[in-house]
Amino acid sequence: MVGIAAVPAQASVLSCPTSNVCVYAEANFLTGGSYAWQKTSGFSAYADLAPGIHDRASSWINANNSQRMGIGEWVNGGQFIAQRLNAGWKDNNLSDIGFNDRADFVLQQ
Ligand SMILES: [Ca+2]
Repeated sequence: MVGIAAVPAQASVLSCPTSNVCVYAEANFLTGGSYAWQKTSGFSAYADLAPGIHDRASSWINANNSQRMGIGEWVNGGQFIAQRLNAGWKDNNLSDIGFNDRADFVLQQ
């Protein structure tokens, strides 16, 4: 049997494929151990974050080639966009803008 080196869950960093938006449960693009990483096509106008990552997002990447994306949450029935990232940009810590563990969705901008 060929052994595969175990990687500590805390250290797992998943790269973001081109044309996707990726949202991570921990800062610095870490998944946080359990599966809490969501990628969604940037060409979706709107994507709800799945239960595993909903209200847990701490960092995110817009790996689209040209599409600007926003991350936000629902407030009193309206969309609050906490941050917008141009294509190819990322934010390694949503705490810096007071938006840690709050995101409900990503959408085109
Ligand atoms: Ca929220």
